[in-house]
Amino acid sequence: MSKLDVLVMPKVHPLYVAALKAVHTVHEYNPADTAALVGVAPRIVGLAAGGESVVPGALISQLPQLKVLSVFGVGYDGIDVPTAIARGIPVTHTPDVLTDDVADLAMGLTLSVARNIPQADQHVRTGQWPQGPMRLGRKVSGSRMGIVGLGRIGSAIAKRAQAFGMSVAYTTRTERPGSGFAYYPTATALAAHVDFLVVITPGGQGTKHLINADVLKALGPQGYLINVARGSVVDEAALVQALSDGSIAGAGLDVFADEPNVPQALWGMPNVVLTPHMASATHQTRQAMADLAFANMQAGLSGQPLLTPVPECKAQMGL
Ligand code: A2R
Repeated sequence: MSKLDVLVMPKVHPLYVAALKAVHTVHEYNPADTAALVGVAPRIVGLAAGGESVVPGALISQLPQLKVLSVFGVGYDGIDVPTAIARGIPVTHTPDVLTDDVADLAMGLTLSVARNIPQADQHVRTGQWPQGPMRLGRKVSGSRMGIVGLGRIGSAIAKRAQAFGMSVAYTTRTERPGSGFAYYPTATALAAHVDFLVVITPGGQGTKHLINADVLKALGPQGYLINVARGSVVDEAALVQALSDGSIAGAGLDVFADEPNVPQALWGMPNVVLTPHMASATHQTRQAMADLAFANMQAGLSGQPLLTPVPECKAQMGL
């Protein structure tokens, strides 16, 4: 394939950008200087984005020769997929390759918040151990896990929870009778029956504030919330309130409503573990994501079958 012009959104992972730069002419999109795009826009055939990128329809419409939009990440809620489909432009993402890492971090956050692992580390490092023991934690093995979203990652979390002797229940819009797990039709009903509520749905309008004050109230003062999905899925103000007044026991959070800005109210809370949206951040998985995003880009540019188009494109474009 000859060298082509590819537009890269801000903050796209360097491994993906490096692969593109090795074979294409890469233009970095600057939302603060859209005039810079005018000259190159007619030549752009590929658009590279990250899982947190915002790609509005207006940008897609500015690129008359665009053939493919390849996202580095499984979530693509910031991409205007309907506009891309209307233009006949397929959107791809990177499912499966990050499933294990995200499920691992969900369990890591569960153990961390229940067993006070970050606080215990500080207890030792700051010389507090000789002064007395840590407060007791909450037993994880044998407890009840509820999973909001039993897809690829949710199922991988369920498998890990089972290995910890936990019972597993879930909610989805469509029941999965073959899963063998107890189904609840709403997040509120699920929350009332579990100790740990793990959120792992896609983001976007369909799930915005799915976890609201009512769900947190149902989870109750002994319950923990773990979010490895998107910040938008949880009503963050309601969560901060529930954590402050003891309506829930604690939370393990990898994602936030306005990243990288985490509400300061959470910083000092002892019953919260915070990580910087790093569920898929291992060398191995980020490389696999870069390889898949690049392969999708190359396939789209050369008219070959795409490896992993997003579900809407599969359904509506027959991919
Ligand atoms: O609702 P269903 O039957 O389509 O099941 C999907 C579920 N889900 C929901 N569950 C409850 N209420 C909703 N409004 C809702 N919308 C979707 O989320 C399905 O069980 C699950 C998504 O699974 P997958 O499509 O296999 O995605 P994967 O690879 O597990 O990743 C989930 C998300 C990504 O979109 C990123 O935002 C994040 O994890 O890293």
